[in-house]
Amino acid sequence: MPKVELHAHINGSISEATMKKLLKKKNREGDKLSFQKDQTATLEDCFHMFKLIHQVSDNTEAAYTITYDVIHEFAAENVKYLELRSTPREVKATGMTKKGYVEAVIKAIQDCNDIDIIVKFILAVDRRNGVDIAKETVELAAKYKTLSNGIVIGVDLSGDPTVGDARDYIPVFEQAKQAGLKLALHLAEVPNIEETLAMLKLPPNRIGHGTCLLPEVGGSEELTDYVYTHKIPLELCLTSNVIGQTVPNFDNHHFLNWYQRNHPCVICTDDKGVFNTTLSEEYQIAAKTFDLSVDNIWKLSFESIEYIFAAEDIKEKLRQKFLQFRQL
Ligand code: 6MZ
Repeated sequence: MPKVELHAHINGSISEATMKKLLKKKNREGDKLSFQKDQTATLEDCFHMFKLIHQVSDNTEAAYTITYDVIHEFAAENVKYLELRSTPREVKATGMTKKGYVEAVIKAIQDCNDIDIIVKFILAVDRRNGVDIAKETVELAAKYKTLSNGIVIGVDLSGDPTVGDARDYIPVFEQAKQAGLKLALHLAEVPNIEETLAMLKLPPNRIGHGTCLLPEVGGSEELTDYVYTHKIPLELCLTSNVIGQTVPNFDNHHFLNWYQRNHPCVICTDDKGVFNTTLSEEYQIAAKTFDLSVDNIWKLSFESIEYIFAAEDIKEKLRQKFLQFRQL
């Protein structure tokens, strides 16, 4: 089935094959930098894993290879439109600058224009890094939005949700909006009613996870009503949430509540490398867990096109492509 993927962190999406190549270059062939499918961890473990991954993806050559490979892997499972996100990083020891990092990712995206997938890039603001760095990231995103001819399309807020206060970043995201960038914000990944409510007022164009919006899981009626009435799409990552234990198991995933309200829900992978999954598997898990029919799954995938950040002409092309497949 053709699909769109809207929530994929580049360094969390590294496949085993690519990781092998990177580890070989670092003479660390024995290392394992992903979780098993049936493993559970804590969010802290997940963020520790990203730290280890960043040690092997510490140069622009690696950034290029990872991005190029990740795009080919998504294309191979029939993803037709992909929004990748990543935190611009500088590493003095290897000479990688944030600008160099962003350019390596853009170059890899451009070099994939011979395969059947449209790729956009969202620059990530890591909430652990403070407002000055966030401002720098938004300025980079605004600059490269023009320079990349529209490949850079938005900014995200991510990073360990237990660190810092997202409200500090509101002026920076206002600035991003004024620059014509879309906002995809990780919100309520852990319970935090006040912070989430303030961020919702921006408002974000999409919400990452939204795990703790509902009153029964640490959110509130007000948060739920706001998201529901403003129809803010949710990017939902089943395996990631269960391995990271922000959701106890698939049966209790918040997907069902939002899906039953007919709210915009987009199935995503989050970190297909770290959590050892694929977008196809995520759809299968949703189908099996929530007893969804082939038609239900098709509709979920087709309607996700509405929530992409690219313009209407791209949406229309995708709709035509998806419908052609449906008629086969
Ligand atoms: C919040 C996450 C995340 O940016 O180096 N990231 N942030 N919640 C999550 N749920 C599990 N998964 C990944 O990719 C790795 C970075 O993405 C963010 C974290 O900031 C992590 O360091 P990039 O490509």
